[in-house]
Amino acid sequence: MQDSLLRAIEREELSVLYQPQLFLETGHAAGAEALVRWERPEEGLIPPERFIPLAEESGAILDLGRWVLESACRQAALWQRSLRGLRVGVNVSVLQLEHPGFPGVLEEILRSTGAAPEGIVLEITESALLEHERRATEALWRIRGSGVRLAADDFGTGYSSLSYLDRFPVDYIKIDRSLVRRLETNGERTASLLEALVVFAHSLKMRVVAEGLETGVQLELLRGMRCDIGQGLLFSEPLPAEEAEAFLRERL
Ligand code: G
Ligand code: G
Ligand code: MN
Ligand code: NA
Repeated sequence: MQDSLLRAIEREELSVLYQPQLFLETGHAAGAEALVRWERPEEGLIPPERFIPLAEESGAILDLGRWVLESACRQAALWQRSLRGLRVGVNVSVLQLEHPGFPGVLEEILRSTGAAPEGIVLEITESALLEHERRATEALWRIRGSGVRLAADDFGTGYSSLSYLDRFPVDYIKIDRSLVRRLETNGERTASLLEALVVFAHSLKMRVVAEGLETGVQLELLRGMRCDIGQGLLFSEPLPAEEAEAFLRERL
């Protein structure tokens, strides 16, 4: 699979879907997260959970990640003209972030696509970041300095630490869907935890995004605790760009 992963880009087997995000208070469009898909002629759709780890092992993640970033920035540049103020989130592997060339690659992509840096949010998985702290931190500060926004992805899994939020220049916290689910099953305890997290995040001028939002009960609880943004099947599954655009345009 490693070999074909490297050729997937030239064979045009990769595509990017966009999952809409809405402001919880108003229901207005906030943005979308770019999610890569790999469709192989023989096997059909291979989920990113399967091929991203392989790409990280082989180093193909650098080319793959660059391709996704460029696709998402090209799309973001279009939407910045037609759908003002929307932000596009792009998942970035910590291996990309650690690569000394990454900030330069990002700046070059922003230039060539014409995407405004303020409209791009790089999503970085929190636990990965903690493992690679020293080199990644330098890159993050440089990237943040260029105006690109940063999100701590999958927050609440692994070994989340609040001090992480103090050390990294993060603009968004994305609450992992396992925590969102526990809001209903674990009740008050999880609710208190998230409520405190939102207060803490807001005091540091960060916004909180809830992932994997599936039910109206979850929505009402999160809205009540002033969580800013939601993303999940309750609103929309990940969609091809044109469909995501139509969804967001109706909610501007
Ligand atoms: O798309 P979803 O459905 O199945 O994604 C599964 C996981 O794969 C998510 O945790 C997401 O962060 C990750 N993922 C999706 N697209 C990308 C990508 O372009 N780059 C990286 N590094 N991870 C991605
Ligand atoms: O987390 P990654 O960046 O972790 O994230 C997005 C992944 O979650 C994508 O694979 C997407 O297809 C999936 N996803 C999106 N909405 C929902 C949802 O409401 N519930 C669940 N279980 N998964 C979702
Ligand atoms: Mn993500
Ligand atoms: Na996530």
